[in-house]
Amino acid sequence: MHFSTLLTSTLLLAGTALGRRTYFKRQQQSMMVHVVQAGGANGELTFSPNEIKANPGDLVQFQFWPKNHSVAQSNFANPCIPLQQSVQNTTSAFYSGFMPTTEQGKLVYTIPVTDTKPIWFYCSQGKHCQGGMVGAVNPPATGNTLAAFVEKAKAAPQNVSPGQASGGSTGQAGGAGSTGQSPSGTTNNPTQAGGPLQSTGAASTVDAPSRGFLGLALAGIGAFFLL
Ligand SMILES: *[C@@H]1O[C@H](CO)[C@@H](O)[C@H](O)[C@H]1NC(C)=O
Ligand SMILES: *[C@@H]1O[C@H](CO)[C@@H](O)[C@H](O)[C@H]1NC(C)=O
Ligand SMILES: [Cu+2]
Repeated sequence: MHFSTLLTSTLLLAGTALGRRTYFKRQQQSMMVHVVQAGGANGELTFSPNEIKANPGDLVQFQFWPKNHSVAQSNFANPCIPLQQSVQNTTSAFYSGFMPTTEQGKLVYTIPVTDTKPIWFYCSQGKHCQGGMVGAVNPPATGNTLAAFVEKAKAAPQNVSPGQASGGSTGQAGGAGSTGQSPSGTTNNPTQAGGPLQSTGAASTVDAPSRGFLGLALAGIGAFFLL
């Protein structure tokens, strides 16, 4: 109830601010939505851009191209293994689930950036991780660089989806079109505080201007929860 009251206030505030360009300008400067294309028009096995420089409070939104990519969090040491399998007791690693789509822009998955530490990620489909479909938010410029991560990924013995047993090829990778899941024990609802925000379909029909607005709306929600 407290939550919904706050949410209502936020929406009212956002509504009021609609007519106040200065408010939005300020929001835009202090918080950014970094859009990353997952895949591409010609079946590229890439995240583009694959290196994102973001500040705490920013959001990174993955927009999925056909056919069936995913984005999962890993770490530098194990590029193609879910973070929660590499590091014991990890509860906050993100995973979009598989995003089967025939049309770009329909399926998006958004993660919050909460600090300045590197966030490593990969696509868990087939051998996409080995094929170069990896990326990072705020990778170091020296040492554990994105280039080194790409090289490590190339040599990875397997590409594992969260929830899939490593070492075997029979693991279930979640149903087709499975919705994003947050492994976090405290934020089961992906739209809640700090957890990954996901919207499917919402962006399907938006044109460029309203896509901008969607970004701002997301940023507003993110700002509210991250305060
Ligand atoms: C993981 O959690 C279990 C149960 O709380 C604990 O016994 C174990 O020491 C933890 N492991 C690490 C590496 O923190
Ligand atoms: C997407 O890929 C996953 C993993 O390979 C697979 O289990 C799922 O069936 C695929 N979905 C579609 C609609 O092709
Ligand atoms: Cu992929």
